[in-house]
Amino acid sequence: MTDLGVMVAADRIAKAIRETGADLVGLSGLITPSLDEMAHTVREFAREGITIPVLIGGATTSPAHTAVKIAPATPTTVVHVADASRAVGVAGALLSADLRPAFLERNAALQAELRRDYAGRQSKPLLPLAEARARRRSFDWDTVDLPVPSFTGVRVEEDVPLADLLPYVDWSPFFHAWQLRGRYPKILDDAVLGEKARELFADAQELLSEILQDRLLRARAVWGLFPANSVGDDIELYADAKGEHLLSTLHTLRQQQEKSGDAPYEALADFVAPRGSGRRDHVGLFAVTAGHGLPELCARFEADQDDYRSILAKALSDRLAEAFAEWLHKRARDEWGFGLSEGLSNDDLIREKYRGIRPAPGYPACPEHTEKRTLFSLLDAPGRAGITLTESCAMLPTASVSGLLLAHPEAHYFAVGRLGKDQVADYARRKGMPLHEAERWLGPNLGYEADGGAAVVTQGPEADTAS
Ligand code: B12
Repeated sequence: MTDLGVMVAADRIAKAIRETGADLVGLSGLITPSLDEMAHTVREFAREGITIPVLIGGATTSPAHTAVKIAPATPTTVVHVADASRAVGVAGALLSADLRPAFLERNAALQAELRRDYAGRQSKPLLPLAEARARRRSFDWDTVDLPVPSFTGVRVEEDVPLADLLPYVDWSPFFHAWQLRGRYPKILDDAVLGEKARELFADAQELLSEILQDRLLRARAVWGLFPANSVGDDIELYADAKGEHLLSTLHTLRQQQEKSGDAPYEALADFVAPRGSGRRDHVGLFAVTAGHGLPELCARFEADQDDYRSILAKALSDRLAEAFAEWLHKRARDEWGFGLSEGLSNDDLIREKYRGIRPAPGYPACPEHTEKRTLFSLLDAPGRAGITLTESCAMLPTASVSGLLLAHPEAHYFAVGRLGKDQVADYARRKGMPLHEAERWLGPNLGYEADGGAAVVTQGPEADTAS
């Protein structure tokens, strides 16, 4: 097997296929921009006459997206594999003269059905943007508690001791990364998974102690709290309490999928006091990483052919990054004041039983990844925390999280879902982005077929938060 690494261009993959005489090729995608790249990659394969089967996997992919957007881009077989442990079986079937015909037939039939389902979903009604806006969640802004934080502006957290982050670690997703489904700590006593989970956890703790002791990973963050108001579906951030100097504008998206009864059509901007209310609100931004030092650590393990510990190290730095975001959110709530009296247990913190939310660009409430560019330039995340953004808005180091902090007592997560062309055009105008570009970034949310065919699909309603 040849591993070409991450963010590899289509022509390099094609070259490697020819050079190695590969029988199969696999593509993996974590965040939305990779979906587009996958369709482009298989189109390139077709153009270059590459006919080997393509396996698709990764957190952001789905059987539906594969059927609707990737498979039609090439005459060759494309198979979505939900779980890497199934890859061996799938590869076996594809390479076996006996099993292959029936496998291909089942795959084609499944994809045809998924394309029909998709067409059905796309035809479900969307509310016109103006009507969705009129039916937003409304608050009596004269009485909503809008606490004033103890500071405004940008703060840097340099080299936070990793031990401080440990109480905030949510271990359950760590086990999920090994396909051990269950909640920590119960999973350790599970009749079926317990033994494997205990073994994995012990190895993780051993490596974690080494990381802590020798400071092998470093946690750095930059964050800020800013005077703010909503203006329509946008959030304006100001340099001053009077709101005279505009620093930046964040753009949010509103639900348009028809709902029953009088359920509101949500947008994150609704949780920030409107400029017209005459009251100043505050919004936070953050970028955290626990990934500095990881490439060196992984290189050390890989030099020893120790892939297991390399994967373990990556999973630990992901957990620490998420814990860092939780730690920082607690700091922000304390600076806002209302955090000081919340008295929550670690478990309550992990279950997010506090006031306010921490939506991150790419999550279902704010699915458009380029908002990270606004965040990064306002915070100077590259200069102050060593976190950079790739062209496709992935963050480096990979174990990084960035997002918004909203303090409204009723703020909650939701999924924006499918969007009408009226909103996408309005959003593109507000962002100063060409429509086709907005359609590309919003691919999984398009409720219509874009001219360039940008609409892509995910598996249905996504989870509210990361894990
Ligand atoms: C862990 C995690 C993180 C970690 C680590 C990410 C990393 N190192 O790459 C941290 C906390 C750092 C993180 C950050 C972010 N995340 Co995140 N994260 C997740 C989470 C919870 C699990 C992903 C994961 O690693 N799973 C474990 C692995 C093993 O599973 P997997 O990738 O699905 O792969 C399995 C199969 O798909 C298959 N497979 C995978 N590839 C392939 C390839 C082939 C060929 C085959 C056959 C099979 C196969 O096998 C694997 C094992 O079975 C998912 C939600 C979820 N439950 O999936 C969100 C998720 C991927 N994150 C998401 C987002 C948006 C982000 C951020 C952009 C948020 C932000 N603004 O900060 C950042 C981006 C980070 C970056 N560097 O750019 C979104 C992506 C949505 C989207 N459409 O874009 C998700 C889906 C959450 C959500 N519900 O919205 N994240």
